[in-house]
Amino acid sequence: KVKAEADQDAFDFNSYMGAKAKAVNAALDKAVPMQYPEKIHESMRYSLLAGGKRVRPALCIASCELVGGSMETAMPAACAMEMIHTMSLIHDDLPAMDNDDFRRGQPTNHKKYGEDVAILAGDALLSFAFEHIARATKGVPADRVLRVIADLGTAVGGEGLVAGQIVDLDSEGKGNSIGLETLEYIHRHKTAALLEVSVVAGAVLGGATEDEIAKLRKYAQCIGLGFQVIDDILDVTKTTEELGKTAGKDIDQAKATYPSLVGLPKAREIARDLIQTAIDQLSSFDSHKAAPLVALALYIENRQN
Ligand code: GRG
Repeated sequence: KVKAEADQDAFDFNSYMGAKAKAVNAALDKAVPMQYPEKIHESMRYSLLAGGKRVRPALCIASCELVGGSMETAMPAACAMEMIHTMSLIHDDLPAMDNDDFRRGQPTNHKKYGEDVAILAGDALLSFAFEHIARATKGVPADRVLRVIADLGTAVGGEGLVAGQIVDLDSEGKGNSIGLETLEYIHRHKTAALLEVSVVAGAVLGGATEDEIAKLRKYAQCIGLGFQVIDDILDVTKTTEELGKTAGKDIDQAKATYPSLVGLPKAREIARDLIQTAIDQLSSFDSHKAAPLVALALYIENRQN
């Protein structure tokens, strides 16, 4: 316990994330080069290289390193997670979905290239993600690579991200009547599923045991749901602060959120418990090697925007 705390205190989260983001950005730039037909590659690169915190790739790499694998082993899968995350944002921003004009500090893909190109850029990123894992992963037994590809398919398809998005679309305008169970379903699928497969893929590629994989899976599920609960809390506290009101007073009842369903104090308690459960999953690993994943969980808990 004392060693664990010392290891955590000594860990510099910002330089760790900075270093991983830099390596991931270089790998993405190389994986998706500018080439003919320029129009589609320019549009893919526009969203893919537009910044973003690179949380999913960092999780994939950290998990691989935790179980004894290397960054190089995890890199193609790490890049694939970011390609799929990016394509989900491109499609989510389309007029037929959320209809957003800005993303990652710049005009959304369809605003810049048109809806037709944005749809195709998403499609191309989605399929290339799978191809990239299959072709670029080196030095790993084929059965592990196959397992990662299959898991990723589950995480993004009709029982994964797409499931979360359709239930979310369906619940629009229904407010609190959707209930906590449906809200949790949406978050587990829209957000937690991709975080989960990022962590599990890194572990599988790094040669983790089934017991290690199970713990890391639980860790990722908890930070994934925790991420969304905190997002809901920040939504309330931010808007009320902007309006100069006491935080938590005016909760938007048109949209179901954790604060609107259970109240702000209970929502905060749920978030804290999720992050604690996530960190508990790491207690049997070497605390020095687990420091990045612990820090990521704490970062999710303490972020202010
Ligand atoms: C996946 C085939 C397929 C289709 C897409 C549109 C859609 C189906 C799903 C929507 C998924 C979505 C928008 C989920 C929300 C994800 C989320 C938590 C985004 C914010 O992630 P951050 O904070 O963002 O990691 P950055 O920009 O830092 O990467």
